[in-house]
Amino acid sequence: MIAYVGIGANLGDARANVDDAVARLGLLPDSRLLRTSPYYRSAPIDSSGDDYVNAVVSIDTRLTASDLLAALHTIEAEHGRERPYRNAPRTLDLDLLLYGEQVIATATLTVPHPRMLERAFVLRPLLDIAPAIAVPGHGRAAAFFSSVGQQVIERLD
Ligand code: PH2
Ligand code: MG
Ligand code: MG
Repeated sequence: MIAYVGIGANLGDARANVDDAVARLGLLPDSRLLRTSPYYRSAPIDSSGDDYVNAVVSIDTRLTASDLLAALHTIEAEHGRERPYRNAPRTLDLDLLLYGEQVIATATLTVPHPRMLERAFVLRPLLDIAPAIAVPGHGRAAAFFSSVGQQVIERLD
C-alpha cells in the first residue's frame, strides 16, 4: 500500500526534528520510503507558538493502517511529544494523510486526513511528490490548491 504521511514540528529545532522523523520513517518495518517533499515553513494555523516546518513523505508499506498509525505515534513519543491540549505546539506531529485509496473512519483514525485539503502546508508538499494524486471522495488534490493559495508558506532549502 502507498501511504502518505504529513510531518510537522514547531517546538525545539523543528527542522532537525523533521529530518530525524524522515530518517525514522525510512526504518519502518515492512516498508520503504519512496519520496520526501521539500520542507516548508509557515505560521501556525489554529495553533500557537513558533512557525512550523512541514513536509510530506510517501511510503510503500505492508503495515496495516492501524499498525502504521501506532508506529507514527511511537516516533512522536520518542521525540517527547506531549499533548497538553488540542493543537498545542509540538516537537513532532506525524499525520497519516492517505492510505492507498482507503477511506477509514474509526474512533482513533480518520483517513483521508479530514483537514488535508484545507491546508497549504499539507497540499503543497503533497503535490510536489504526487502531482496527480487523488483523494478518496474528493478527486484530484491539485484542484484544491487554489482555495488555499492565500496561505503563506515558504519553501526551505
Ligand atoms: N498542524 C496543526 C495545526 N496547525 N499549522 C501549521 N502551519 N503547520 C502544522 O503542521 C499545523 C498547523 C495540527 O496538527
Ligand atoms: Mg497535524
Ligand atoms: Mg497529528
